[in-house]
Amino acid sequence: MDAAALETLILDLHAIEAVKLGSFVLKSGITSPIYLDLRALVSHPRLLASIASLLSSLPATRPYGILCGVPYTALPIASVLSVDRGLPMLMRRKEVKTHGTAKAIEGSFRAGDTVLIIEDLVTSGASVLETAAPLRAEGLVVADAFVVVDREQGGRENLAANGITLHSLMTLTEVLAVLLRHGKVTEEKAAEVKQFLDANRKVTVPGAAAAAKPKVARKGFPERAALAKNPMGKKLFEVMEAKQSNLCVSADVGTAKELLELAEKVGSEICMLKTHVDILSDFTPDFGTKLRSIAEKHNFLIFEDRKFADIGNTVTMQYEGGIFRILEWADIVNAHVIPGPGIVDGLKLKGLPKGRGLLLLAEMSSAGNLAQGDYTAAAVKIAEQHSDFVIGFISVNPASWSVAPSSPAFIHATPGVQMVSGGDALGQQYTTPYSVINDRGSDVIIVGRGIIKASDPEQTAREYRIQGWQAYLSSL
Ligand code: 5BU
Repeated sequence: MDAAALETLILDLHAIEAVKLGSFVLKSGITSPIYLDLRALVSHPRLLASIASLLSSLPATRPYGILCGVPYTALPIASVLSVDRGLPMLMRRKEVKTHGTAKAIEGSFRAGDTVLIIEDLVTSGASVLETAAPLRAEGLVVADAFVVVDREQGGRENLAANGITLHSLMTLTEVLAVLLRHGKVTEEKAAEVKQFLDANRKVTVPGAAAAAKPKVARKGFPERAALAKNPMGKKLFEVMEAKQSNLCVSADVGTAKELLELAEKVGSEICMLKTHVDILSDFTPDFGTKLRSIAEKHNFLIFEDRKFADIGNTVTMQYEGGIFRILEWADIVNAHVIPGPGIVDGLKLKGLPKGRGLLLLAEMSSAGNLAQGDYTAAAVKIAEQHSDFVIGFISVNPASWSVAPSSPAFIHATPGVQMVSGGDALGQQYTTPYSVINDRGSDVIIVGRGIIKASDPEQTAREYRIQGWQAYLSSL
């Protein structure tokens, strides 16, 4: 790296107030004596060009053919680099359009292409990870990230833990040294910044975008396993811990053949496979046996998303009988609470002797649904009265509930999860894994189309598992 060019760049950044000294509350919630804001760069094309040219001289661990800037500040930097080097770009959407082609990545690529991520500033590395995830989900390879400034607060380590090598033009320490040398900062202030840096070396929020401090802190899964009254609830905690996975894949495919293939593919990444048995056109009575043998092999639980909603007597027959014989093969089922507690009594009558567990629908993910407020509170009450059979809830935002379950043994599982927030054309609403676990206090992410429609479901499941698990770790 050309030291003189770097020094000039740092002084230029200070001159346009992209580097400020004072007292600032960062996105992560920490108060910092130094603040960097590279958004102003769009007004300074010469500076933008010199940053792009310096970045372009950084070495990468792997040859790359495509660039992708982290939205938004790094987009102009990536664009200039793209034009300079004649390298194509991809753009990651922060929000996926509700209607039309809901693409998370814009631009053309082929699975296996290597993408270099461009970022202005790295603190914990969370934003880079958020951009890498949907790229990897499409089968693209992400091995390196180029960044203008490394704040030296754990980003390098967090990214390395996710297989991404960080290359920076400068560190905050270097910025400070140049400013001090040129009398742009007092010795006193420089000491304060240095002290701040030393005290904040590690912002461990991998996968996090919004907060360094989780909004919901909670006990770990092993501790909660010990509190579970229902054996299946206990087992789910144990499986999650053993596989470091709080990912449930929703296997919404049209045939049993596809479902069993999918279960084999994603089996090692998941704690639970969710089924809708009534959408399988080729269902045969041996479906359950086949699925159970895959579940045993990969150590995951089977959750039939049957959403029982009738009186106790009827649900006993729906659970046990018919052609699907759900009771025989599903470890977990779920039920609406609209009929009142009798539905739980009915399901429990059949399920408890077989060691099965039940999730109650306390909330739903679809727009305008009526499961909220008092309804959600009623679900909690029913669950508490049947904690030997009810293992937890289908929840969307349990952190917001007015009445929280009294025992941490209850598990929250949340559908409506994708790498980017948004929705589908029929009312589904998506939240990111990080937000679901960390902001909203759920435990398990349920992902359907985000995985099954991806070009590489296996790799994509892995990405979701990593994101979900890191979000869980950062919420402890
Ligand atoms: P998606 O492809 O990730 O949108 O699939 C979500 C799955 O979760 C799908 O099988 C739904 O039936 C299921 N689901 C949901 O989306 N929202 C809810 O509130 C409940 C279940 Br309950």
